[in-house]
Amino acid sequence: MSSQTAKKNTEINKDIIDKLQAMGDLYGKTNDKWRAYSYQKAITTIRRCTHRINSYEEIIKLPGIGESLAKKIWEIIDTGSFEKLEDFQSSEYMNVITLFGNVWGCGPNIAKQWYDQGFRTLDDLRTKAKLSDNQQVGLKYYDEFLERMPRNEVCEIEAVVKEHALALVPDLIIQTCGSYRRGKPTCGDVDILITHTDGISHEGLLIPLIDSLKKSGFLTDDLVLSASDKYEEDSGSHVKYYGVCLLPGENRKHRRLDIIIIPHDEYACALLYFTGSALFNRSMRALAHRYNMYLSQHRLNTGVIRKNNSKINTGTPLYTPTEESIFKYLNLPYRPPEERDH
Ligand code: DCP
Ligand code: MG
Ligand code: MN
Repeated sequence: MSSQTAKKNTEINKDIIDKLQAMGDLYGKTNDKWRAYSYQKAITTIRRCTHRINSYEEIIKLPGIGESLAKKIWEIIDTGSFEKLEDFQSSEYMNVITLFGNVWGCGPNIAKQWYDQGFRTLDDLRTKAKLSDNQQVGLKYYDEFLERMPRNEVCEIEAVVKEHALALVPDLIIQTCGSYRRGKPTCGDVDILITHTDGISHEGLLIPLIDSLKKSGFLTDDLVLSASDKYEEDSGSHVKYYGVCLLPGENRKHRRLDIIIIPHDEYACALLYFTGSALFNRSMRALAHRYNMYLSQHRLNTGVIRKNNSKINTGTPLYTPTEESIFKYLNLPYRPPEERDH
């Protein structure tokens, strides 16, 4: 998780990392979580190398890289190609799984099921598959959702949300997170976090906000509306909306919009979570785990007691007024959003 050096090292072994990433992504798409994870771990290790890797002996000594993966890495270095990846990339199965996996709302298992049912094209899905509401929306905007938008368009979308939200409740804190906050040149969607310093005024805001945005024609489709995050044991009053928006004017594209509304005492943890990246979040959570803490999108708890990986004591929440404070509890030097890709 080092920052400055990580940037340079990524360049030195970039060809290796890119190929491993491509392979890991493909394993992720087939839901081969174990392999996807070992590739991700190998990438992290290689990113830490301060020089060009140039022997098999050196690779096999790297922590967490076993013989089979080491051989593949050596193949990349020695021959400049990676046969298994090329086979994978050209296989019908992988291409169909990738095609289906890009439907919003379709995970690896559904993609596999569709493949097993004999579907091969998006048209097959449209005409023959049993689609959930989300998958229908995902299919309708298949091409549009695959396209990333420039930063200035994120600003335009943010401005619309701000206008409607502030008309309902003045003085809200409205912060665009995700890849936008990490400074990426293009964004896959717009991730907006909303809260209020008084700790109360954010309550009950989501539904009127969605209504207002719908009346103006800005929101075109809904994906997820949830008053509490069921997947978190300590959900609090988190509310979220995932949907589709369209800016007014000619030649506009449908864009994905995610809004999360949170109580102010959860602001820093939510900001950290929603800024990501997902990979970075995973390492932060793993680090917290090592300190017997628990980091979620709501809070950072200390004194957590775990047995066989399940919590028998959930611990007590720490005071986290800023992102900096979270880094500090985890004994990490602060990293600005631009340095949180990994
Ligand atoms: N997030 C996470 N784990 C996930 C999904 C998301 O921790 N499985 C967090 C980190 C992400 C943030 O939520 O940065 C926003 O999710 P997005 O899917 O919008 O991802 P990004 O904004 O980072 O990238 P993109 O430009 O593709 O939207
Ligand atoms: Mg995003
Ligand atoms: Mn998002």
